[in-house]
Amino acid sequence: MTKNKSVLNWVKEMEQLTTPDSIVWIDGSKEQLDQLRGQAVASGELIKLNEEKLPGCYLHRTKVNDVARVEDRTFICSTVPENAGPTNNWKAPAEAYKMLYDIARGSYKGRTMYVISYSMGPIGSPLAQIGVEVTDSIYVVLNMAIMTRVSSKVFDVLGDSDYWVRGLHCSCDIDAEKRYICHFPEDNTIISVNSAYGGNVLLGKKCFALRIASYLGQKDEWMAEHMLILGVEKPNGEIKYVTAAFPSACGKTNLAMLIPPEGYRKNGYKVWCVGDDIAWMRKGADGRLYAINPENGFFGVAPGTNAKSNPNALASTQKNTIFTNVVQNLDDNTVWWEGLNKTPPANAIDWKGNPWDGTASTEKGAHPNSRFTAPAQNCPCISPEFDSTTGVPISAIIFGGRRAQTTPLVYQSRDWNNGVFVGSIMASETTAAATGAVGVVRRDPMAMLPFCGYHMGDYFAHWIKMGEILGDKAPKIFNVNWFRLDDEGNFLWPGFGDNFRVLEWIIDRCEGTADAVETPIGFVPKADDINIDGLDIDFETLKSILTVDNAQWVKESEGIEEFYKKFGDRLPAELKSQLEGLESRLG
Ligand code: GTP
Ligand code: SPV
Ligand code: MN
Repeated sequence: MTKNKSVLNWVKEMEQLTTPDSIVWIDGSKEQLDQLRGQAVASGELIKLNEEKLPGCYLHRTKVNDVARVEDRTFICSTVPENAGPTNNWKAPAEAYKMLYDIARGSYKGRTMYVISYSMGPIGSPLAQIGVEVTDSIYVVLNMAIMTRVSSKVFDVLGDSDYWVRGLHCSCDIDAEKRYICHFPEDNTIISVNSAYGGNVLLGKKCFALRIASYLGQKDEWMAEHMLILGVEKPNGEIKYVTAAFPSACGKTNLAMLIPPEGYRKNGYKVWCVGDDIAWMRKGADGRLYAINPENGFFGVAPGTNAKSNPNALASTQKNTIFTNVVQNLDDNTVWWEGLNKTPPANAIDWKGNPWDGTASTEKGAHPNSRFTAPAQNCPCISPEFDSTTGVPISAIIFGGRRAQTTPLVYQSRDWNNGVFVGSIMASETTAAATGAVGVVRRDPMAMLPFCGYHMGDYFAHWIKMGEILGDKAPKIFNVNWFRLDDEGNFLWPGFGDNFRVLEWIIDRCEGTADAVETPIGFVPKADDINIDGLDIDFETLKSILTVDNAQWVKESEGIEEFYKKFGDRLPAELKSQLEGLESRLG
């Protein structure tokens, strides 16, 4: 497949380490993938679903101990420990390599080594990057073939360069005690052992496109962010693009594929999805910030996805999709998950592989972090710019998280540096996307806490520098919160498609056509300026979720001060003065 010496040497080295029985180079062809699907069905690794109802679709169950990212077992292995920063786990590179090689040694015995060459981003785009992952898992190969651009053409672009990201994945025994997801930013290398769950093993995704890429971007004036990218088409045909960073399982896929409320649709508004999880952004020829989605598919949360909440995501999963840890309906060999509809199958198998009766069982049938892997091209609203090699120009950057209180529905930052501050103080309730407690509020700056490949203080400084580079062409920065609760624990804002009403205000603010009220934290809409026509929400409720409560924000600023202490002298002075500014405005 390639004559590239650095690739051949590294693959040889990995072969000698893992000692597979055979090696298969993945070219991404349909014939080859069909053959692997057949093999995985024969071994039970995949279950073929109803070909009429779900053509080309498969179900996979992971081991019960291997269902989400493992943040406590994820390491940044920089030479200098401080360069991993206070928010990452660190291991010395030499020690980590030794430990990982000891685990990997001989682990492919009796198995096949698959060599996957892939591009993150359209092949040949100046914003794209190349990776090679070796794995002993067909599930990983088939997922990578959906999530990335897997092709031998990648090697034509690479030529004889040694600038590519090495990824070694070894399934081993899926032993949770020996599970490690390690990153060597200085070597462009990732090693993942003893897991077979998405974010831990699809090495192009979080490991490369965020942890390694954030490090590369800092050195070369670009940004790798945990962000969706969408375009809002207005009745006059003009399209404005925005990105949004929400923590895992906090609504990126839903917002990225949103269908505007009926009144807007009638008037000619439409949303185009460019990406649902990751954005790579760089200054373009005209001085604006341009974004590409480095991925080629969606690894989306299944529970809660339905014909009302996210019809476009559901439609995306109707063919050539791999479902992981959902319910198998035995009556018609299809899939089900909590929140798909109100009629769970009575004759089914749950995510653990046990018989399950949705009408009688009190146990969940699908794991809360069960996922679908669907080709981006399946999405009915996929942007015509999806394969653009230059990317799309970004007008606004939106931060957001799950906050039952404190954070209003939407506010605009005062300027770029204030926006960096707003991103840096993001907090959100934890979700099932990572192992550990769910529903605990934690700081998750820019939704990058688990994904920043270097010192987060330096990451903040990089954001500030990007603002200087972009100058007055920098996107405007906003913050949203769809998750405000009433005293009974009900959501106060309808969310989903109705979030378009907030997007409208954001875009109008970018164009200077919407009004706002200044508060200590930034600019909040006048309640009149959020269109609630056709919504079952009263004006007083809307007002309440737009209110900035000083007492709550004084408490919040104390929490921020505490959080900022972590970064010591690597916290940019600009952010320190932003906090002081907030405190003085709060009085
Ligand atoms: P990752 O793929 O983990 O990075 O997550 P994501 O940010 O793409 O999250 P996703 O869109 O899949 O949303 C996950 C959960 O948030 C689901 O349970 C949704 O039902 C819920 N959710 C999304 N948008 C809204 C909203 O506007 N309001 C409410 N109440 N819930 C929402
Ligand atoms: C997330 O957890 O933010 C995801 C899923 O998008 S994973 O690929 O597992 O990281
Ligand atoms: Mn994500």
